[in-house]
Amino acid sequence: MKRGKSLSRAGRIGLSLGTASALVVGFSGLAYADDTTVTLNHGGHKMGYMKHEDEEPDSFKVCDTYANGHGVTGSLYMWLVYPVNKWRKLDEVSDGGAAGCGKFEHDINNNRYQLRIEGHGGTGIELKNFTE
Ligand SMILES: [Ca+2]
Ligand SMILES: [Ca+2]
Repeated sequence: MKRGKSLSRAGRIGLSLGTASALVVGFSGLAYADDTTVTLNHGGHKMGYMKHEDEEPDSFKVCDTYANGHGVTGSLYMWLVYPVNKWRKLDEVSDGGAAGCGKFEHDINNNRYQLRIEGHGGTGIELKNFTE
């Protein structure tokens, strides 16, 4: 009986610790959940999208979502103030009809960035700016 009591007290402590750490994880998850997606529509179809997944390291996924014989290319740009004051391409990846999506990793910092997705064969281009 005595033994049973002490076990249940240990169980309670374990439970409250678990709840506290779950809360902390929940809050930090909210604070850093900052994914950005840019979608390319053309001729009434969703041609593809590019998504920034805010994790360590940052990763970028480019997916062709429409079977039209043309792929898509997604690229990541950073605003470069000095010495040119313009967008500079950091990386890019293409995706076509094959299974899966294109993906690259590129760690980004406190700066202005832009996602660009362009449809091959003149099927449009779409941009989205974001700040990390
Ligand atoms: Ca396509
Ligand atoms: Ca694909």
